[in-house]
Amino acid sequence: MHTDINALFADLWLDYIKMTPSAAKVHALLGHGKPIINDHIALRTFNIDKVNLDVLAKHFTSLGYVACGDYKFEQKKLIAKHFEHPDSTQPKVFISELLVEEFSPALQETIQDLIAQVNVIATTADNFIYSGRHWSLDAQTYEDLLAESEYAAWVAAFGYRANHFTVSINHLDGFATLEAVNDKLKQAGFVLNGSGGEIKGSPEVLLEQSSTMADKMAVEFNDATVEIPSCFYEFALRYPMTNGELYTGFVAASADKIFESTNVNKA
Ligand code: OOG
Ligand code: NI
Repeated sequence: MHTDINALFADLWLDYIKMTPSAAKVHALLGHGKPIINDHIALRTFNIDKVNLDVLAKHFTSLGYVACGDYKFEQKKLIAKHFEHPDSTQPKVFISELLVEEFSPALQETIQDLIAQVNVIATTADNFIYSGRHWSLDAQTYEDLLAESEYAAWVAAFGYRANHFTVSINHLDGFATLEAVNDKLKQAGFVLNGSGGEIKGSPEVLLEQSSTMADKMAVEFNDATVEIPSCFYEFALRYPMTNGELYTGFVAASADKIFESTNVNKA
């Protein structure tokens, strides 16, 4: 496990921008060359003991992160938790896991086969949460997973890495609203995730979010190389609670739609 939070996020970021070439363009467009503060990152996994949410979370709790919220996504058959660091300038971490036993026997068998290929020692190594795929995979198996769960197919194809980084609009100069950010992105040709509307959430729930649709990248499977959605960029604007402090949680109804930023056929 890493012993330095900044080094960990630097490594996560380097992997992320390899998967998400448009991230650099988004930075240039919104940051005007200034540093950008990340609201949070997100990671995905399966609820199999060797690699479950807790295994990923240890890489953060060992650095002082604390579990703060639980979320359930009935339709997508997922659960998630978010983690915060006592130093509120550190990004929050949103980790989800797929409830594998709720899917078909075929999907369960496929996922068990993939996870059987993971060396348990690798799961506590410094680099585990940006180490990518630990198994071999056929293009047809990817397609079969996709038919049942976009999430399962994404984790199978990409493994362990930040699925998105999130720009904190509260810390960004020059944009008063999320709408203004979205307009700027669309003018520059980015495609936003329109599922449930471009802006998910509202001032009433203390959080507004939007995201790009994931970049497409050529992924090598055993038998073929296929262009599939990789990672995306999210934008979050938080509102103050009655005590004056910014809300730090997530909103399940919004998160449900953000997951769809890696879907194959939606724009
Ligand atoms: C996580 C989706 C939820 C948020 O900010 O609500 C999320 C994912 O796509 O893995 O990131
Ligand atoms: Ni997010």
